Amino acid sequence: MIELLTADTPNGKKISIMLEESCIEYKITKINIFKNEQFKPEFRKISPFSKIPVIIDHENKKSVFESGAILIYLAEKIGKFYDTEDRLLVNQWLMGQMAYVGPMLGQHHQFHHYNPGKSKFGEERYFKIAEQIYKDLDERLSNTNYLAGKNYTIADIATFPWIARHEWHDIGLKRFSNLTRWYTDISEREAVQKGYDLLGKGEKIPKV
Ligand SMILES: N[C@@H](CCC(=O)N[C@@H](CS)C(=O)NCC(=O)O)C(=O)O
Repeated sequence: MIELLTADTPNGKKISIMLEESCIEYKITKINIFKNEQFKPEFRKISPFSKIPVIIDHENKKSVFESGAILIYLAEKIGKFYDTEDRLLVNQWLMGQMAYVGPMLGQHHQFHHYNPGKSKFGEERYFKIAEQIYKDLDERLSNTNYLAGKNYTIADIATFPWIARHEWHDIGLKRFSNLTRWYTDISEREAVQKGYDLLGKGEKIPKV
C-alpha cells in the first residue's frame, strides 16, 4: 500500500493521477501547507525541503520525495508509463517539466493569479515565459501524440496538472491546437479524472 502525503496542488495531483492510473492500493494523508504542516519535524524526516508530495511504500517502508522521483519509482514498480524504449525521451520531457515548466508556471501563478498589481516586471516576465511554454509544448505535440513520443508516459502525467491550471494562466489554451488535443485526450481518461479530484470533492478538470 502506498501512502501519499500531499496537498491539493498540481504537484500533488501528478501523484494521485499516477496512483489511479496504476491501480495500486493507496491512501492520502493531507498535509496542510497553509498551516505549515510541511515544516513539522516528522514530515521533514521524509521531505528534507519541506515540500509535498511524498510517498511511503508500506510494502518495503521506503519513502520518496520530489514528484519526478515519485513518478519514476511508481512507474518502475508497476512496469508502465516508462518503457525502456522511450526512456531517454521520457527523462528529458520529465526533467523539463520538473526544472522548467512547473517552476515557471508556478511563478506565473504567484504574480498573475495570487498577487496581481504587486510587480509589473514579475507579471510581464512570467506571462511571457508561460506563453512561450505553451508555444513550445504545442510545437512538440505537432509532431507526436504525447510528449515523449507515441506513448502516454509519466512525462505527460507530470505536465498535465500544470496545463490544467490554464484558466489561471490567461494564455488562451484554445489558440494552441496540438496542446488542446493532448489536453482533451488526457482529460478524458477515467483515472486522470479520478486522480485530479484528489480530495474526493467532485472537482472537475477545467474544460478548454
Ligand atoms: N520540485 C518539487 C516541488 C514541490 C513543491 O513545490 N511543493 C509545494 C506545493 S505544490 C509545497 O510543498 N509548498 C509548501 C512550501 O513551499 O512551504 C516536486 O515536484 O515535488
